[in-house]
Amino acid sequence: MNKVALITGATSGIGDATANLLAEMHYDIIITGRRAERLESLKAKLEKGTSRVLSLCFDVRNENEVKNVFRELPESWRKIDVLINNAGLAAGLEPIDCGNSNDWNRMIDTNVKGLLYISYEVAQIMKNNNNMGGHIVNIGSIAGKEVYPNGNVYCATKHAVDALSKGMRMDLLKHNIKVTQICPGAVETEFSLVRFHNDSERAKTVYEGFEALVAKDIADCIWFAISRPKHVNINDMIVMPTAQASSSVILKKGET
Ligand code: NDP
Ligand code: 8X3
Repeated sequence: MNKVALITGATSGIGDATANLLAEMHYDIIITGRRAERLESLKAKLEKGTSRVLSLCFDVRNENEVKNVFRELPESWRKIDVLINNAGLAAGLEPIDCGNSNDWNRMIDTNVKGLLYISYEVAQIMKNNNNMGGHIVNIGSIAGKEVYPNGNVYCATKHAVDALSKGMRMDLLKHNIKVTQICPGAVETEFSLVRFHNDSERAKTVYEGFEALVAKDIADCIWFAISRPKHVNINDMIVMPTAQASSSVILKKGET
C-alpha cells in the first residue's frame, strides 16, 4: 500500500513541485489550495502515474471550512503518513509604520493560524494510525531565523512557525510523530508576485542578477527528510541559493 502525503498549497511553487516528486516516489497524495482549476489539472497530471490523488479546495484561514473538510474526508483517505504544511505567503514589504492591516491579517491567518488548524486535524489522524505515527514537515523560511528591514510581520509569522515546529516536536513525540522544519532562502515561485499584489515587474526584479533556488530544490529537501530511516529525524534545514548569505545579503551580477 502506498504511503499518503497531504500537501497544503499544492497549486503553485514548492507545493506543486513536492506533489510531483512524491507522485514519482509512489505516494498517494492529497493536494489542497483555493484555486480549483489548478487543483483539477494537477490531479489529472499526477493520476497518470501510480498515485491515487484527492484534491481538496479550501482556504486554510477558515477554521470551520478546515474542520468540515476533515470531517468529510473519505474513509479510504483517513490514514495520512506525511503532512507538508506549505501553504503560506508574504503580503507587502513596507516599514511597520506604513503597513497595511489587511496584509498583516492575511499573513498571520494563513502562515500561523492556518498551519495550526491543519496540524490539529492531521495530528488526530496520525494519533489513530495504529501507533505508526507520522511526519509533519513545516515550511518555514530564512525569515523565521533572521528579521530583515520591512519584513516585519512576514518574519514574525515565520518565527512563529520556527517556535511551533519546536513545540510540535516535543508535544507529538509520544505519539510517534516526527516534526521537521525546512527553511528556504529565495526560491523563484509566485511568492513575490503575491507579495507585491500581482505587480509582475517588481516581482521579477527580486530574482534578477543571481541564481535563485527553484521549487524542485525544496521538494528534494522534503523528500530527503521524509525518506530517512525510522530512527532518524531531520529537525531543521536551512537551504539557501549559493549567492545568498543571509536574508538581506545577496550577491547580484555586477555587484561586489
Ligand atoms: P507560491 O505563491 O508559489 O505558493 C503558495 C501556495 O500557498 C499556493 O499553492 C497557494 O494556493 C497556497 N495558499 C496561499 N494562501 C492560501 C490559503 N489561504 N489557503 C490555502 N492555500 C493557500 O509560493 P511558494 O511556493 O514560494 O511558497 C510556499 C511556502 O514556502 C510558503 O509558506 C512560503 O512562505 C514559503 N517560502 C517561500 C520562499 C520563497 O522565496 N519562495 C522562501 C521561504 C519560504 P492558492 O492560491 O491556490 O490557495
Ligand atoms: C521567503 C524568503 O527572504 O523573501 O520566505 O523572506 S524571504
